Amino acid sequence: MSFLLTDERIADDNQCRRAALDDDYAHLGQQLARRGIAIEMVTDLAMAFRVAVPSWALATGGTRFGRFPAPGEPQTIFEKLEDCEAVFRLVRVTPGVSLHIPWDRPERPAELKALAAAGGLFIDSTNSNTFQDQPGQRHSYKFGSLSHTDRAVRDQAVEHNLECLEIGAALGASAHTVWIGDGANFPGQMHIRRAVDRYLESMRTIYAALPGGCRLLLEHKLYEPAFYATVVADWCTSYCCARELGDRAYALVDLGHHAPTVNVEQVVAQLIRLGKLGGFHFNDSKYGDDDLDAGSIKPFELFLIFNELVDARLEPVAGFEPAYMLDQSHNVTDPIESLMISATELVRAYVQAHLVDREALGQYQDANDAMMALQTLKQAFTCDVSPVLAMARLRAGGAIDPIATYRATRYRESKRRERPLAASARPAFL
Ligand code: RM4
Ligand code: MN
Ligand code: MN
Repeated sequence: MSFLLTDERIADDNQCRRAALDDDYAHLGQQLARRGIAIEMVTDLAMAFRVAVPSWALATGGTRFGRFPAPGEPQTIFEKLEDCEAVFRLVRVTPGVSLHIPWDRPERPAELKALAAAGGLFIDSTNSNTFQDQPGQRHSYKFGSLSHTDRAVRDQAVEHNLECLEIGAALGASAHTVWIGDGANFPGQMHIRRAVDRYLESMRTIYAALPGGCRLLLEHKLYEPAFYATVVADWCTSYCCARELGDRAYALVDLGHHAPTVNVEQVVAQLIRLGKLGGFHFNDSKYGDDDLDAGSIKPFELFLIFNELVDARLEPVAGFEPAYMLDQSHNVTDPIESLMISATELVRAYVQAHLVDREALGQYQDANDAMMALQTLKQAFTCDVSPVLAMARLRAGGAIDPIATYRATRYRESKRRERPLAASARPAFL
Protein backbone atom coordinates (compact mmCIF):
# COMPACT_ATOMS: atom_id res chain seq x y z
CA MET A 1 0.00 0.00 0.00
CA SER A 2 1.58 3.29 -1.03
CA PHE A 3 1.85 6.16 1.44
CA LEU A 4 -0.76 8.88 0.95
CA LEU A 5 -0.96 12.43 2.23
CA THR A 6 -4.49 12.12 3.59
CA ASP A 7 -6.79 15.00 4.57
CA GLU A 8 -6.52 13.81 8.18
CA ARG A 9 -2.74 14.00 8.22
CA ILE A 10 -2.87 17.52 6.83
CA ALA A 11 -5.62 18.63 9.22
CA ASP A 12 -3.70 17.23 12.21
CA ASP A 13 -0.59 19.12 11.29
CA ASN A 14 -2.57 22.35 10.77
CA GLN A 15 -3.77 22.33 14.40
CA CYS A 16 -0.69 23.96 15.90
CA ARG A 17 -0.75 26.83 13.38
CA ARG A 18 -4.45 27.60 13.41
CA ALA A 19 -4.60 30.18 16.23
CA ALA A 20 -1.71 32.26 14.87
CA LEU A 21 -3.25 32.21 11.41
CA ASP A 22 -6.61 33.43 12.74
CA ASP A 23 -4.84 36.35 14.45
CA ASP A 24 -2.81 37.31 11.38
CA TYR A 25 -5.83 36.97 9.12
CA ALA A 26 -7.96 39.22 11.34
CA HIS A 27 -5.21 41.82 11.45
CA LEU A 28 -4.73 41.81 7.66
CA GLY A 29 -8.51 41.97 7.28
CA GLN A 30 -8.53 45.24 9.26
CA GLN A 31 -5.70 46.71 7.19
CA LEU A 32 -7.42 45.86 3.93
CA ALA A 33 -10.80 47.08 5.17
CA ARG A 34 -9.23 50.52 5.78
CA ARG A 35 -8.43 50.52 2.07
CA GLY A 36 -11.94 49.46 1.16
CA ILE A 37 -10.99 45.87 0.33
CA ALA A 38 -12.96 42.93 1.75
CA ILE A 39 -10.52 40.20 2.76
CA GLU A 40 -13.10 37.48 2.11
CA MET A 41 -13.28 38.51 -1.54
CA VAL A 42 -9.50 38.28 -1.78
CA THR A 43 -9.47 34.84 -0.14
CA ASP A 44 -12.09 33.61 -2.60
CA LEU A 45 -9.81 34.71 -5.44
CA ALA A 46 -6.88 32.82 -3.92
CA MET A 47 -9.02 29.69 -3.63
CA ALA A 48 -10.16 29.90 -7.25
CA PHE A 49 -6.67 30.32 -8.76
CA ARG A 50 -5.34 27.39 -10.83
CA VAL A 51 -1.95 26.52 -12.30
CA ALA A 52 -0.94 23.22 -13.93
CA VAL A 53 2.10 21.24 -12.81
CA PRO A 54 4.49 19.81 -15.45
CA SER A 55 4.87 16.02 -15.33
CA TRP A 56 8.54 16.38 -16.25
CA ALA A 57 9.34 18.48 -13.19
CA LEU A 58 8.59 15.83 -10.57
CA ALA A 59 11.84 13.92 -11.07
CA THR A 60 15.15 15.59 -10.22
CA GLY A 61 16.38 17.73 -13.11
CA GLY A 62 19.91 18.16 -14.32
CA THR A 63 22.17 20.26 -16.45
CA ARG A 64 24.28 19.23 -19.41
CA PHE A 65 27.08 18.67 -16.85
CA GLY A 66 25.19 16.07 -14.92
CA ARG A 67 22.19 15.01 -12.93
CA PHE A 68 22.09 14.00 -9.30
CA PRO A 69 19.07 11.72 -8.84
CA ALA A 70 17.41 11.86 -5.44
CA PRO A 71 16.25 8.83 -3.46
CA GLY A 72 12.49 8.41 -3.62
CA GLU A 73 12.07 10.33 -6.87
CA PRO A 74 9.35 9.07 -9.23
CA GLN A 75 10.29 7.09 -12.32
CA THR A 76 7.02 6.31 -14.05
CA ILE A 77 4.18 8.62 -15.00
CA PHE A 78 2.08 6.85 -12.37
CA GLU A 79 4.58 7.69 -9.63
CA LYS A 80 4.80 11.25 -10.96
CA LEU A 81 1.03 11.54 -10.69
CA GLU A 82 1.27 10.36 -7.09
CA ASP A 83 3.65 13.26 -6.38
CA CYS A 84 1.39 15.68 -8.28
CA GLU A 85 -1.38 14.57 -5.96
CA ALA A 86 0.82 15.34 -2.95
CA VAL A 87 1.49 18.86 -4.29
CA PHE A 88 -2.22 19.35 -4.96
CA ARG A 89 -3.35 18.11 -1.56
CA LEU A 90 -1.04 20.49 0.26
CA VAL A 91 -1.61 23.66 -1.81
CA ARG A 92 -5.00 22.91 -3.48
CA VAL A 93 -4.48 25.07 -6.56
CA THR A 94 -2.76 22.55 -8.85
CA PRO A 95 -5.26 19.91 -10.03
CA GLY A 96 -4.05 20.18 -13.66
CA VAL A 97 -1.08 18.21 -14.98
CA SER A 98 0.77 19.04 -18.17
CA LEU A 99 2.24 15.97 -19.93
CA HIS A 100 5.49 15.76 -21.90
CA ILE A 101 5.41 13.17 -24.66
CA PRO A 102 7.19 10.79 -25.11
CA TRP A 103 8.88 11.30 -21.71
CA ASP A 104 5.57 10.63 -19.99
CA ARG A 105 3.61 8.92 -22.77
CA PRO A 106 0.80 6.89 -21.21
CA GLU A 107 0.54 3.42 -22.67
CA ARG A 108 -3.11 3.29 -21.70
CA PRO A 109 -4.53 6.84 -21.63
CA ALA A 110 -7.88 5.77 -20.18
CA GLU A 111 -6.11 4.22 -17.19
CA LEU A 112 -4.05 7.37 -16.63
CA LYS A 113 -7.12 9.55 -16.86
CA ALA A 114 -8.94 7.42 -14.30
CA LEU A 115 -5.96 7.40 -11.96
CA ALA A 116 -5.63 11.17 -12.19
CA ALA A 117 -9.33 11.62 -11.49
CA ALA A 118 -9.11 9.34 -8.45
CA GLY A 119 -6.52 11.74 -7.00
CA GLY A 120 -8.57 14.85 -7.84
CA LEU A 121 -6.33 15.61 -10.85
CA PHE A 122 -6.84 15.97 -14.60
CA ILE A 123 -4.58 16.20 -17.65
CA ASP A 124 -4.55 19.80 -18.66
CA SER A 125 -2.33 19.80 -21.74
CA THR A 126 0.22 17.92 -23.80
CA ASN A 127 3.70 19.02 -24.93
CA SER A 128 5.50 17.47 -27.89
CA ASN A 129 9.18 16.65 -27.98
CA THR A 130 11.00 16.86 -31.30
CA PHE A 131 14.15 18.32 -29.78
CA GLN A 132 15.64 14.92 -28.95
CA ASP A 133 15.96 11.64 -30.79
CA GLN A 134 14.13 8.70 -29.26
CA PRO A 135 15.32 5.08 -29.44
CA GLY A 136 14.27 3.43 -32.68
CA GLN A 137 13.39 6.70 -34.38
CA ARG A 138 13.79 6.65 -38.18
CA HIS A 139 15.12 10.17 -38.81
CA SER A 140 17.28 12.32 -36.56
CA TYR A 141 16.38 15.78 -35.25
CA LYS A 142 20.02 16.81 -35.08
CA PHE A 143 19.39 19.50 -37.69
CA GLY A 144 15.82 20.34 -36.80
CA SER A 145 12.34 18.88 -36.80
CA LEU A 146 9.23 20.77 -37.98
CA SER A 147 11.44 23.15 -40.00
CA HIS A 148 14.01 20.58 -41.20
CA THR A 149 15.22 20.87 -44.79
CA ASP A 150 14.25 17.23 -45.42
CA ARG A 151 10.54 16.59 -45.84
CA ALA A 152 10.82 13.09 -44.34
CA VAL A 153 12.07 14.55 -41.05
CA ARG A 154 9.35 17.19 -41.05
CA ASP A 155 6.71 14.55 -41.68
CA GLN A 156 8.00 12.45 -38.79
CA ALA A 157 7.85 15.49 -36.47
CA VAL A 158 4.32 16.32 -37.63
CA GLU A 159 3.32 12.70 -37.08
CA HIS A 160 4.61 12.87 -33.49
CA ASN A 161 2.51 15.98 -32.83
CA LEU A 162 -0.56 14.28 -34.31
CA GLU A 163 0.01 11.39 -31.91
CA CYS A 164 0.18 13.91 -29.03
CA LEU A 165 -3.15 15.37 -30.13
CA GLU A 166 -4.67 11.90 -30.16
CA ILE A 167 -3.38 11.14 -26.66
CA GLY A 168 -4.53 14.58 -25.50
CA ALA A 169 -8.02 13.96 -26.89
CA ALA A 170 -8.23 10.62 -25.04
CA LEU A 171 -7.13 12.37 -21.83
CA GLY A 172 -9.37 15.40 -22.28
CA ALA A 173 -6.51 17.92 -22.60
CA SER A 174 -7.50 21.45 -23.58
CA ALA A 175 -4.19 22.60 -25.09
CA HIS A 176 -1.19 21.28 -27.00
CA THR A 177 2.10 23.17 -26.71
CA VAL A 178 4.74 23.02 -29.40
CA TRP A 179 8.27 24.09 -28.66
CA ILE A 180 11.01 23.18 -31.14
CA GLY A 181 14.75 23.41 -30.71
CA ASP A 182 15.18 24.08 -34.43
CA GLY A 183 17.71 26.69 -35.49
CA ALA A 184 21.32 27.24 -36.42
CA ASN A 185 24.59 27.36 -34.55
CA PHE A 186 26.43 29.29 -37.27
CA PRO A 187 25.73 32.20 -39.60
CA GLY A 188 24.81 30.86 -43.02
CA GLN A 189 23.83 27.43 -41.71
CA MET A 190 20.09 28.05 -42.16
CA HIS A 191 18.07 30.06 -44.65
CA ILE A 192 16.29 32.17 -42.06
CA ARG A 193 13.12 32.96 -44.05
CA ARG A 194 12.65 29.50 -45.53
CA ALA A 195 13.06 27.83 -42.15
CA VAL A 196 10.02 29.75 -40.86
CA ASP A 197 8.09 28.85 -44.03
CA ARG A 198 8.79 25.17 -43.49
CA TYR A 199 7.85 25.43 -39.79
CA LEU A 200 4.54 27.03 -40.70
CA GLU A 201 3.76 24.44 -43.33
CA SER A 202 4.25 21.68 -40.74
CA MET A 203 2.22 23.58 -38.15
CA ARG A 204 -0.68 23.94 -40.58
CA THR A 205 -1.08 20.16 -40.69
CA ILE A 206 -0.98 19.99 -36.90
CA TYR A 207 -3.45 22.86 -36.59
CA ALA A 208 -5.85 21.14 -38.99
CA ALA A 209 -5.88 18.05 -36.76
CA LEU A 210 -6.70 19.89 -33.49
CA PRO A 211 -9.48 18.08 -31.63
CA GLY A 212 -12.54 20.17 -30.71
CA GLY A 213 -11.95 22.30 -27.63
CA CYS A 214 -8.16 22.06 -27.90
CA ARG A 215 -5.93 25.09 -28.50
CA LEU A 216 -2.52 25.10 -30.13
CA LEU A 217 0.10 27.03 -28.14
CA LEU A 218 3.29 28.15 -29.90
CA GLU A 219 6.23 28.53 -27.55
CA HIS A 220 9.20 30.65 -28.53
CA LYS A 221 12.70 30.65 -27.04
CA LEU A 222 15.61 32.94 -27.79
CA TYR A 223 18.34 30.34 -27.83
CA GLU A 224 19.40 26.87 -26.69
CA PRO A 225 19.95 24.40 -28.19
CA ALA A 226 20.49 26.62 -31.28
CA PHE A 227 23.08 29.21 -30.29
CA TYR A 228 23.14 31.46 -33.34
CA ALA A 229 19.55 31.71 -34.59
CA THR A 230 16.41 29.93 -33.42
CA VAL A 231 13.50 29.51 -35.84
CA VAL A 232 10.85 30.70 -33.35
CA ALA A 233 13.03 32.97 -31.26
CA ASP A 234 10.76 35.73 -30.01
CA TRP A 235 7.18 36.58 -29.14
CA CYS A 236 6.69 38.46 -32.37
CA THR A 237 7.57 35.46 -34.58
CA SER A 238 5.34 33.36 -32.38
CA TYR A 239 2.50 35.89 -32.71
CA CYS A 240 2.84 36.13 -36.50
CA CYS A 241 2.81 32.35 -36.86
CA ALA A 242 -0.19 31.99 -34.54
CA ARG A 243 -2.05 34.62 -36.55
CA GLU A 244 -1.28 32.87 -39.83
CA LEU A 245 -2.43 29.55 -38.44
CA GLY A 246 -5.85 30.68 -37.23
CA ASP A 247 -8.15 31.47 -34.32
CA ARG A 248 -7.24 28.45 -32.24
CA ALA A 249 -3.48 29.11 -32.32
CA TYR A 250 -1.92 31.34 -29.68
CA ALA A 251 1.48 32.41 -28.40
CA LEU A 252 2.71 30.90 -25.14
CA VAL A 253 5.07 32.90 -22.97
CA ASP A 254 7.72 30.97 -21.04
CA LEU A 255 9.14 33.49 -18.59
CA GLY A 256 12.71 32.26 -19.06
CA HIS A 257 12.79 32.44 -22.86
CA HIS A 258 13.51 36.11 -23.47
CA ALA A 259 16.66 38.17 -23.86
CA PRO A 260 17.87 39.30 -20.41
CA THR A 261 16.66 42.89 -20.66
CA VAL A 262 13.29 42.26 -22.30
CA ASN A 263 10.33 43.80 -20.49
CA VAL A 264 8.23 40.64 -20.16
CA GLU A 265 5.15 42.37 -18.72
CA GLN A 266 5.12 44.55 -21.81
CA VAL A 267 5.28 41.47 -24.04
CA VAL A 268 2.33 40.09 -22.09
CA ALA A 269 0.36 43.32 -22.52
CA GLN A 270 1.05 43.41 -26.27
CA LEU A 271 -0.11 39.83 -26.74
CA ILE A 272 -3.27 40.51 -24.73
CA ARG A 273 -3.98 43.54 -26.91
CA LEU A 274 -3.52 41.42 -30.01
CA GLY A 275 -5.83 38.71 -28.65
CA LYS A 276 -3.12 36.06 -28.91
CA LEU A 277 -1.93 35.36 -25.38
CA GLY A 278 -2.60 31.63 -25.06
CA GLY A 279 -0.73 30.73 -21.91
CA PHE A 280 2.34 30.69 -19.74
CA HIS A 281 5.17 28.48 -18.69
CA PHE A 282 6.06 30.01 -15.34
CA ASN A 283 9.56 29.82 -13.90
CA ASP A 284 12.32 32.28 -13.05
CA SER A 285 15.87 32.95 -14.19
CA LYS A 286 18.89 35.04 -13.37
CA TYR A 287 21.10 34.76 -16.45
CA GLY A 288 20.27 32.66 -19.52
CA ASP A 289 18.51 29.90 -17.63
CA ASP A 290 14.78 29.11 -17.82
CA ASP A 291 14.12 26.65 -15.05
CA LEU A 292 14.42 28.25 -11.60
CA ASP A 293 11.44 28.37 -9.25
CA ALA A 294 8.77 30.97 -10.09
CA GLY A 295 9.14 34.06 -7.92
CA SER A 296 12.56 33.08 -6.57
CA ILE A 297 14.64 35.73 -8.39
CA LYS A 298 12.38 38.51 -9.71
CA PRO A 299 9.18 38.61 -7.65
CA PHE A 300 8.43 42.19 -8.72
CA GLU A 301 8.48 41.18 -12.39
CA LEU A 302 6.09 38.34 -11.59
CA PHE A 303 3.79 40.81 -9.85
CA LEU A 304 3.92 43.19 -12.83
CA ILE A 305 3.03 40.34 -15.19
CA PHE A 306 0.03 39.49 -13.02
CA ASN A 307 -0.83 43.15 -12.89
CA GLU A 308 -1.33 43.02 -16.67
CA LEU A 309 -3.26 39.75 -16.46
CA VAL A 310 -5.58 40.96 -13.71
CA ASP A 311 -6.10 44.28 -15.46
CA ALA A 312 -7.24 42.38 -18.58
CA ARG A 313 -9.39 40.05 -16.51
CA LEU A 314 -11.15 42.91 -14.73
CA GLU A 315 -11.74 45.00 -17.84
CA PRO A 316 -12.74 42.35 -19.10
CA VAL A 317 -10.87 41.74 -22.37
CA ALA A 318 -13.06 39.51 -24.56
CA GLY A 319 -11.79 35.96 -25.13
CA PHE A 320 -9.00 36.39 -22.59
CA GLU A 321 -8.34 32.95 -21.12
CA PRO A 322 -4.64 32.16 -20.83
CA ALA A 323 -3.59 28.72 -19.59
CA TYR A 324 -1.28 28.83 -16.58
CA MET A 325 1.40 26.15 -16.35
CA LEU A 326 4.66 25.80 -14.47
CA ASP A 327 7.75 24.74 -16.45
CA GLN A 328 10.71 24.25 -14.14
CA SER A 329 13.54 21.86 -13.46
CA HIS A 330 14.69 21.17 -9.92
CA ASN A 331 18.31 20.18 -9.58
CA VAL A 332 19.04 20.90 -5.93
CA THR A 333 15.62 20.96 -4.22
CA ASP A 334 12.88 18.42 -3.65
CA PRO A 335 10.60 18.96 -6.70
CA ILE A 336 7.47 18.65 -4.54
CA GLU A 337 8.65 21.50 -2.32
CA SER A 338 9.70 23.68 -5.27
CA LEU A 339 6.40 23.17 -7.06
CA MET A 340 4.36 23.96 -3.94
CA ILE A 341 6.29 27.16 -3.29
CA SER A 342 6.19 28.18 -6.96
CA ALA A 343 2.43 27.68 -7.14
CA THR A 344 2.10 29.71 -3.93
CA GLU A 345 4.17 32.54 -5.40
CA LEU A 346 1.84 32.69 -8.40
CA VAL A 347 -1.22 32.91 -6.15
CA ARG A 348 0.56 35.63 -4.19
CA ALA A 349 1.22 37.72 -7.31
CA TYR A 350 -2.33 37.10 -8.54
CA VAL A 351 -3.85 38.19 -5.23
CA GLN A 352 -1.55 41.21 -4.86
CA ALA A 353 -2.44 42.34 -8.38
CA HIS A 354 -6.07 42.48 -7.23
CA LEU A 355 -5.09 44.89 -4.44
CA VAL A 356 -3.99 47.54 -6.95
CA ASP A 357 -6.24 50.59 -6.72
CA ARG A 358 -6.95 50.69 -10.45
CA GLU A 359 -9.06 53.80 -10.35
CA ALA A 360 -6.30 55.76 -8.63
CA LEU A 361 -3.69 54.26 -10.93
CA GLY A 362 -5.68 55.36 -13.98
CA GLN A 363 -5.92 58.90 -12.62
CA TYR A 364 -2.18 59.07 -11.91
CA GLN A 365 -1.47 57.77 -15.39
CA ASP A 366 -3.75 60.40 -16.95
CA ALA A 367 -2.10 63.12 -14.86
CA ASN A 368 1.38 61.82 -15.75
CA ASP A 369 2.16 61.43 -12.06
CA ALA A 370 4.87 58.80 -12.37
CA MET A 371 5.74 58.84 -8.67
CA MET A 372 2.22 58.15 -7.40
CA ALA A 373 1.52 55.63 -10.16
CA LEU A 374 4.53 53.61 -8.99
CA GLN A 375 3.52 54.02 -5.33
CA THR A 376 0.08 52.67 -6.18
CA LEU A 377 1.62 49.51 -7.60
CA LYS A 378 4.12 49.25 -4.73
CA GLN A 379 1.38 49.53 -2.13
CA ALA A 380 -0.14 46.34 -3.56
CA PHE A 381 3.19 44.59 -4.10
CA THR A 382 4.50 45.24 -0.58
CA CYS A 383 1.33 44.04 1.14
CA ASP A 384 2.10 40.69 2.79
CA VAL A 385 -0.87 38.55 1.75
CA SER A 386 0.55 35.35 3.30
CA PRO A 387 -2.36 35.01 5.76
CA VAL A 388 -4.83 35.11 2.85
CA LEU A 389 -2.89 32.43 1.00
CA ALA A 390 -2.70 30.22 4.09
CA MET A 391 -6.40 30.71 4.90
CA ALA A 392 -7.34 29.86 1.30
CA ARG A 393 -5.34 26.63 1.51
CA LEU A 394 -6.81 25.75 4.90
CA ARG A 395 -10.39 26.29 3.73
CA ALA A 396 -9.75 24.15 0.65
CA GLY A 397 -8.39 21.32 2.82
CA GLY A 398 -4.71 22.08 2.26
CA ALA A 399 -1.85 22.94 4.57
CA ILE A 400 -1.33 26.23 6.40
CA ASP A 401 2.42 25.68 6.00
CA PRO A 402 2.86 23.25 3.07
CA ILE A 403 6.59 22.60 3.50
CA ALA A 404 6.39 22.06 7.26
CA THR A 405 3.49 19.63 6.87
CA TYR A 406 5.14 17.85 3.94
CA ARG A 407 8.33 17.33 5.92
CA ALA A 408 6.46 16.28 9.06
CA THR A 409 4.67 13.51 7.16
CA ARG A 410 8.03 12.12 5.94
CA TYR A 411 6.41 11.53 2.52
CA ARG A 412 9.74 11.38 0.67
CA GLU A 413 11.19 8.85 3.14
CA SER A 414 8.19 6.59 2.53
CA LYS A 415 8.62 6.91 -1.22
CA ARG A 416 12.29 6.12 -0.84
CA ARG A 417 11.33 2.74 0.53
CA GLU A 418 8.54 2.23 -2.02
CA ARG A 419 10.57 3.29 -5.07
CA PRO A 420 14.05 1.84 -5.23
CA LEU A 421 16.19 3.87 -7.65
CA ALA A 422 16.29 2.35 -11.14
CA ALA A 423 19.73 1.01 -12.01
CA SER A 424 20.06 3.60 -14.78
CA ALA A 425 19.38 6.47 -12.38
CA ARG A 426 21.63 5.18 -9.60
CA PRO A 427 25.00 6.85 -9.15
CA ALA A 428 27.94 4.41 -9.01
CA PHE A 429 28.45 4.88 -5.25
CA LEU A 430 24.93 3.85 -4.23
C1 RM4 B 1 12.23 24.02 -23.21
C2 RM4 B 1 10.85 24.61 -23.22
C3 RM4 B 1 9.76 23.60 -23.26
C4 RM4 B 1 10.04 22.43 -22.37
C5 RM4 B 1 11.44 21.90 -22.56
C6 RM4 B 1 11.74 20.75 -21.63
O1 RM4 B 1 13.18 24.97 -22.83
O2 RM4 B 1 10.69 25.42 -22.09
O3 RM4 B 1 8.54 24.17 -22.87
O4 RM4 B 1 9.12 21.45 -22.77
O5 RM4 B 1 12.35 22.94 -22.33
MN1 MN C 1 8.62 26.01 -21.56
MN1 MN D 1 12.43 26.34 -21.25
